[in-house]
Amino acid sequence: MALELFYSQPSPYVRKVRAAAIEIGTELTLIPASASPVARSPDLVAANPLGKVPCLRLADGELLYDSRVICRYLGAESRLYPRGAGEWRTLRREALADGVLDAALLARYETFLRPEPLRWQDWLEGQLAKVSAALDVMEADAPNADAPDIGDIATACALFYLDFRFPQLNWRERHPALADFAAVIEARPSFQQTRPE
Ligand SMILES: N[C@@H](CCC(=O)N[C@@H](CS)C(=O)NCC(=O)O)C(=O)O
Repeated sequence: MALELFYSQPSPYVRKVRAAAIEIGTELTLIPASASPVARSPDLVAANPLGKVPCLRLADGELLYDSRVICRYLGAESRLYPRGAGEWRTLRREALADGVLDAALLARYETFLRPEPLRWQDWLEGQLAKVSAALDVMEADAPNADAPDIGDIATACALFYLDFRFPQLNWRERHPALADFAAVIEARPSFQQTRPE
């Protein structure tokens, strides 16, 4: 039985898992799922009580979440997870990029899901401040688009999510190294085949 991935097409965390799988030549069977904190899908909740995608069902029925666990499961023995000196740096960069996604997604929910009278501007600005500070660290982090590890893949997913949902942030303007990195990694099949629609 194949590896089955509960997924939603625009999810940047799902993109991270799919891009990682393509990078290492692992095939995933995609199972469409509807993920929303205010309209929980019973099918998805049965697989992941958090009601979030991505969630991976293994051949023996075991369920794995979240994207960090799934990527590690798929790629633990591959180039995605370097051993030795670079190991902790890679994992720290993955955590930073996932943190950008967490903040950006909360900002998205605040503006897109939350009814207008309940919105909280300071909180929204606090999330976007996290994104901004993290981008400055990513810029200095020398990402590698030619042989990407999981830190590079997560970084690219975070940057392309900002393009998709927050184009007004115009992150390329102040982050030329990230802009160069994004231009190169975007051409790889792993990113060409997982573009959000
Ligand atoms: N930490 C999780 C985050 C996953 C996540 O938040 N996914 C979003 C879609 S982009 C989701 O399922 N949201 C539904 C919800 O929050 O209930 C991961 O890395 O997989």
